Amino acid sequence: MKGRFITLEGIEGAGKSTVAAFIERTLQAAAVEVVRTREPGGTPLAERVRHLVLEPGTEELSALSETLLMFAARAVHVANLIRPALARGAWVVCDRFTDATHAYQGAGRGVPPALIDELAQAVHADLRIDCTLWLDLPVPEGLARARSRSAVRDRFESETLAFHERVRAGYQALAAREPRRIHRLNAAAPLATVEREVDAVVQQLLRDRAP
Ligand code: Z5A
Repeated sequence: MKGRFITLEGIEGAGKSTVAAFIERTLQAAAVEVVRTREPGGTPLAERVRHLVLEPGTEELSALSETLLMFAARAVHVANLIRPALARGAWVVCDRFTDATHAYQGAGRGVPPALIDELAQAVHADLRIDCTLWLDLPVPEGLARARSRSAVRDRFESETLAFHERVRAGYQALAAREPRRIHRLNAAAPLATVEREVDAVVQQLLRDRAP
């Protein structure tokens, strides 16, 4: 894989989409090919799975079913978009990836981490994430930001405060386990401050790139 793989993580409303767009502009200014994508989704088929998993349906969706759907979408996304982009040297900026499954389905819903690790092995064992930016902020602030944008709530936005607190704690545990890959940013800071910190990380990645 010649390109670089950057992922963005955090609770809802943390500013991931905003930061993804900023990274895209920064990399384009450095003449790097960028593929900005998201999970669940990123390809036409994976976007259809996203719709299934986010829509507030009438039928119960177990934590296991939800986990399997996330990985079904991810397997398509990795095979059809991420791997080809990295192979041709593009930088992939992905709004959420497997850390989100650990945080939401693992910490949030109680799915065993070993099962998530096993599925991750099957789907993307050889894929290395170069850098993860974890946009961290208190749950009430994130939810207020997200809810101020739209009155319609998906299955995750309808979850309790306690659920989102478990998700945030899940991200904290992941960052403690992999401090070299996962950079915590204070997402409660003004956007200009967040973008300055993101820029420093991206400039370092650009300097580290092979000549
Ligand atoms: N999910 C899962 O369960 N398991 C998995 O494996 C994966 C996903 C991959 C997908 O939602 C859902 O799928 C997600 C977890 C689950 N659900 N939740 N929660 P998504 O990723 O599409 O949606 P989201 O996480 O809810 O994203 P979001 O609400 O679109 O938030 P965001 O992208 O992090 O934030 P934003 O849109 O960039 O910013 C939100 C608002 O805040 C916006 O008005 C900005 O202008 C503003 N903003 C951004 N930064 C700042 C700062 N620094 N200060 C002030 N205001 C700011």
